[in-house]
Amino acid sequence: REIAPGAVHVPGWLSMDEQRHLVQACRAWATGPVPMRRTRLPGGGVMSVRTVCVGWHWQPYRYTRLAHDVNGRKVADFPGWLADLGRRAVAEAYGGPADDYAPDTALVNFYDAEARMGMHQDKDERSPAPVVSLSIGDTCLFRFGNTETRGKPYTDVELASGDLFVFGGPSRLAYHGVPKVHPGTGDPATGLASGRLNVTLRVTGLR
Ligand code: MD3
Ligand code: FE
Repeated sequence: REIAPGAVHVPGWLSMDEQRHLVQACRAWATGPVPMRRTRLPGGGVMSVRTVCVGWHWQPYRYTRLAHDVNGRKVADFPGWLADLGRRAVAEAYGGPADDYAPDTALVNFYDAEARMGMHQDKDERSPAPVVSLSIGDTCLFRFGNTETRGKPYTDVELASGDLFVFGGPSRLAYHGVPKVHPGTGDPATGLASGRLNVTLRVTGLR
Protein backbone atom coordinates (compact mmCIF):
# COMPACT_ATOMS: atom_id res chain seq x y z
CA ARG A 1 0.00 0.00 0.00
CA GLU A 2 3.05 2.33 0.03
CA ILE A 3 3.08 3.56 -3.58
CA ALA A 4 6.21 5.66 -2.99
CA PRO A 5 8.02 6.88 0.15
CA GLY A 6 5.38 8.77 2.19
CA ALA A 7 2.53 7.98 -0.24
CA VAL A 8 0.20 5.43 1.34
CA HIS A 9 -3.02 4.07 -0.23
CA VAL A 10 -5.58 2.47 2.10
CA PRO A 11 -8.43 1.05 -0.03
CA GLY A 12 -11.89 1.03 1.54
CA TRP A 13 -10.87 2.91 4.68
CA LEU A 14 -14.07 4.94 5.12
CA SER A 15 -17.17 3.08 6.35
CA MET A 16 -20.43 3.57 4.46
CA ASP A 17 -21.67 5.72 7.38
CA GLU A 18 -18.57 7.94 7.17
CA GLN A 19 -19.02 8.27 3.40
CA ARG A 20 -22.67 9.26 3.84
CA HIS A 21 -21.73 11.80 6.50
CA LEU A 22 -19.05 13.32 4.25
CA VAL A 23 -21.45 13.50 1.27
CA GLN A 24 -23.99 15.33 3.46
CA ALA A 25 -21.34 17.75 4.72
CA CYS A 26 -20.10 18.40 1.17
CA ARG A 27 -23.67 19.13 0.06
CA ALA A 28 -24.01 21.75 2.81
CA TRP A 29 -20.64 23.34 1.95
CA ALA A 30 -21.49 23.31 -1.77
CA THR A 31 -24.53 25.50 -1.10
CA GLY A 32 -22.92 27.49 1.75
CA PRO A 33 -21.54 31.05 1.87
CA VAL A 34 -19.16 30.46 -1.05
CA PRO A 35 -20.92 28.00 -3.40
CA MET A 36 -19.16 25.24 -5.27
CA ARG A 37 -17.93 26.49 -8.66
CA ARG A 38 -15.50 25.83 -11.49
CA THR A 39 -12.33 27.72 -10.58
CA ARG A 40 -11.22 30.32 -13.12
CA LEU A 41 -7.51 30.23 -13.85
CA PRO A 42 -5.40 33.38 -14.27
CA GLY A 43 -4.70 32.47 -17.90
CA GLY A 44 -8.43 32.58 -18.74
CA GLY A 45 -9.11 28.84 -18.56
CA VAL A 46 -11.72 27.25 -16.33
CA MET A 47 -11.20 23.99 -14.41
CA SER A 48 -13.55 21.13 -15.33
CA VAL A 49 -13.68 20.05 -11.68
CA ARG A 50 -16.09 21.90 -9.34
CA THR A 51 -14.56 22.99 -6.03
CA VAL A 52 -15.70 24.28 -2.67
CA CYS A 53 -13.26 25.19 0.12
CA VAL A 54 -13.57 24.92 3.89
CA GLY A 55 -11.46 26.81 6.46
CA TRP A 56 -9.39 28.72 3.92
CA HIS A 57 -10.38 29.60 0.37
CA TRP A 58 -8.05 28.39 -2.36
CA GLN A 59 -7.75 30.40 -5.53
CA PRO A 60 -5.00 29.92 -8.02
CA TYR A 61 -2.46 30.08 -6.52
CA ARG A 62 -2.92 31.12 -2.87
CA TYR A 63 -5.12 30.72 0.21
CA THR A 64 -7.29 33.56 1.47
CA ARG A 65 -9.95 33.97 4.20
CA LEU A 66 -12.36 35.66 1.77
CA ALA A 67 -13.37 34.31 -1.64
CA HIS A 68 -12.34 37.40 -3.63
CA ASP A 69 -12.65 35.52 -6.93
CA VAL A 70 -16.21 34.28 -6.22
CA ASN A 71 -18.42 36.49 -4.03
CA GLY A 72 -16.07 38.03 -1.44
CA ARG A 73 -17.57 36.02 1.42
CA LYS A 74 -15.81 34.05 4.16
CA VAL A 75 -15.79 30.28 3.61
CA ALA A 76 -17.31 27.85 6.14
CA ASP A 77 -15.31 27.14 9.31
CA PHE A 78 -13.17 23.99 9.38
CA PRO A 79 -15.01 21.62 11.75
CA GLY A 80 -13.33 19.78 14.62
CA TRP A 81 -14.70 16.40 13.48
CA LEU A 82 -12.89 16.79 10.16
CA ALA A 83 -9.56 17.48 11.91
CA ASP A 84 -10.18 14.35 14.03
CA LEU A 85 -10.81 12.34 10.85
CA GLY A 86 -7.53 13.71 9.42
CA ARG A 87 -5.59 12.57 12.51
CA ARG A 88 -7.14 9.11 12.33
CA ALA A 89 -6.23 8.97 8.62
CA VAL A 90 -2.57 9.92 9.15
CA ALA A 91 -2.32 7.49 12.10
CA GLU A 92 -3.74 4.68 9.93
CA ALA A 93 -1.44 5.42 6.98
CA TYR A 94 1.79 5.86 8.91
CA GLY A 95 1.02 3.44 11.75
CA GLY A 96 1.44 5.68 14.79
CA PRO A 97 -0.23 8.52 16.64
CA ALA A 98 -0.79 11.75 14.72
CA ASP A 99 -1.89 14.05 17.56
CA ASP A 100 0.17 16.91 16.13
CA TYR A 101 -1.55 16.79 12.70
CA ALA A 102 -3.76 19.90 12.57
CA PRO A 103 -5.39 20.35 9.15
CA ASP A 104 -7.03 23.78 8.79
CA THR A 105 -8.42 23.58 5.27
CA ALA A 106 -10.32 21.16 3.03
CA LEU A 107 -10.66 21.33 -0.73
CA VAL A 108 -13.71 19.47 -1.96
CA ASN A 109 -13.57 18.55 -5.64
CA PHE A 110 -16.56 17.20 -7.56
CA TYR A 111 -15.95 15.33 -10.84
CA ASP A 112 -18.74 14.70 -13.33
CA ALA A 113 -18.11 12.09 -16.06
CA GLU A 114 -16.10 14.56 -18.17
CA ALA A 115 -14.02 16.23 -15.45
CA ARG A 116 -10.25 15.78 -15.30
CA MET A 117 -7.37 17.20 -13.35
CA GLY A 118 -4.09 17.76 -15.15
CA MET A 119 -0.73 16.89 -13.64
CA HIS A 120 0.26 19.48 -11.01
CA GLN A 121 2.06 19.97 -7.71
CA ASP A 122 0.33 21.27 -4.56
CA LYS A 123 2.75 23.91 -3.38
CA ASP A 124 0.53 26.74 -2.13
CA GLU A 125 0.69 25.41 1.45
CA ARG A 126 3.47 26.78 3.65
CA SER A 127 3.76 23.62 5.70
CA PRO A 128 5.46 20.29 4.98
CA ALA A 129 2.58 18.42 6.70
CA PRO A 130 0.94 15.59 4.75
CA VAL A 131 -2.18 15.93 2.57
CA VAL A 132 -5.02 13.50 3.32
CA SER A 133 -7.21 12.50 0.36
CA LEU A 134 -10.63 10.84 0.72
CA SER A 135 -12.56 9.57 -2.31
CA ILE A 136 -16.32 8.94 -2.58
CA GLY A 137 -18.49 7.87 -5.52
CA ASP A 138 -17.23 6.88 -8.96
CA THR A 139 -13.83 5.21 -9.26
CA CYS A 140 -11.14 7.27 -11.01
CA LEU A 141 -7.75 6.74 -12.53
CA PHE A 142 -5.27 8.60 -10.32
CA ARG A 143 -1.78 9.28 -11.67
CA PHE A 144 1.02 9.69 -9.15
CA GLY A 145 4.19 11.07 -10.67
CA ASN A 146 7.59 12.29 -9.59
CA THR A 147 8.86 15.54 -8.08
CA GLU A 148 10.85 16.63 -11.15
CA THR A 149 8.53 16.63 -14.18
CA ARG A 150 4.84 16.35 -15.18
CA GLY A 151 5.72 13.29 -17.27
CA LYS A 152 7.12 9.82 -16.70
CA PRO A 153 7.88 8.02 -14.53
CA TYR A 154 4.45 7.80 -12.90
CA THR A 155 2.30 5.15 -11.23
CA ASP A 156 -1.38 4.74 -12.11
CA VAL A 157 -3.73 3.76 -9.29
CA GLU A 158 -7.51 3.28 -9.29
CA LEU A 159 -9.15 5.29 -6.48
CA ALA A 160 -12.53 3.92 -5.42
CA SER A 161 -15.20 5.04 -3.00
CA GLY A 162 -13.98 4.96 0.59
CA ASP A 163 -10.30 4.98 -0.32
CA LEU A 164 -7.80 6.94 1.75
CA PHE A 165 -4.53 8.26 0.38
CA VAL A 166 -1.96 10.14 2.44
CA PHE A 167 0.83 12.10 0.77
CA GLY A 168 3.67 13.17 3.04
CA GLY A 169 7.42 13.29 3.29
CA PRO A 170 9.20 12.96 -0.07
CA SER A 171 5.81 12.51 -1.86
CA ARG A 172 4.34 15.79 -0.67
CA LEU A 173 5.59 17.71 -3.72
CA ALA A 174 5.09 15.00 -6.34
CA TYR A 175 3.16 15.79 -9.52
CA HIS A 176 -0.26 14.12 -9.63
CA GLY A 177 -3.53 14.24 -11.56
CA VAL A 178 -6.81 12.55 -12.43
CA PRO A 179 -6.86 11.62 -16.14
CA LYS A 180 -10.22 9.78 -16.06
CA VAL A 181 -13.35 9.10 -14.03
CA HIS A 182 -15.29 5.86 -14.62
CA PRO A 183 -18.98 6.86 -14.74
CA GLY A 184 -21.55 4.68 -13.03
CA THR A 185 -19.07 2.86 -10.78
CA GLY A 186 -20.16 4.52 -7.51
CA ASP A 187 -22.68 3.13 -5.02
CA PRO A 188 -25.72 5.45 -4.71
CA ALA A 189 -26.00 4.31 -1.06
CA THR A 190 -23.33 6.94 -0.26
CA GLY A 191 -25.90 9.61 -1.12
CA LEU A 192 -24.01 10.54 -4.28
CA ALA A 193 -26.12 9.47 -7.28
CA SER A 194 -23.35 10.07 -9.81
CA GLY A 195 -19.86 11.52 -10.14
CA ARG A 196 -16.89 11.52 -7.80
CA LEU A 197 -16.10 13.55 -4.69
CA ASN A 198 -12.57 14.04 -3.43
CA VAL A 199 -11.92 15.73 -0.10
CA THR A 200 -8.33 16.74 0.65
CA LEU A 201 -7.28 17.89 4.13
CA ARG A 202 -4.31 20.23 4.32
CA VAL A 203 -2.27 22.38 6.67
CA THR A 204 -1.93 25.84 5.09
CA GLY A 205 0.72 27.08 7.53
CA LEU A 206 -1.21 30.38 7.55
CA ARG A 207 -2.83 32.24 10.42
C1 MD3 B 1 -0.16 14.20 -3.97
N1 MD3 B 1 -7.01 16.45 -6.12
O1 MD3 B 1 -7.12 18.92 -5.00
S1 MD3 B 1 -6.43 13.65 -4.71
C2 MD3 B 1 -6.04 18.56 -5.51
O2 MD3 B 1 -8.77 13.58 -6.79
C3 MD3 B 1 -5.96 17.24 -6.17
O3 MD3 B 1 -9.40 15.64 -6.66
C4 MD3 B 1 -7.10 15.21 -6.83
O4 MD3 B 1 -4.96 16.94 -6.73
C5 MD3 B 1 -8.53 14.77 -6.74
O5 MD3 B 1 -5.02 19.24 -5.48
C6 MD3 B 1 -6.16 14.19 -6.35
C7 MD3 B 1 -4.86 13.02 -4.39
C8 MD3 B 1 -3.82 14.02 -4.02
C9 MD3 B 1 -4.14 15.21 -3.38
C10 MD3 B 1 -3.13 16.06 -2.95
C11 MD3 B 1 -1.80 15.74 -3.15
C12 MD3 B 1 -2.51 13.72 -4.23
C13 MD3 B 1 -1.49 14.56 -3.80
C14 MD3 B 1 -0.75 16.56 -2.69
C15 MD3 B 1 0.54 16.20 -2.86
C16 MD3 B 1 0.85 15.02 -3.51
FE1 FE C 1 -3.37 18.26 -6.10
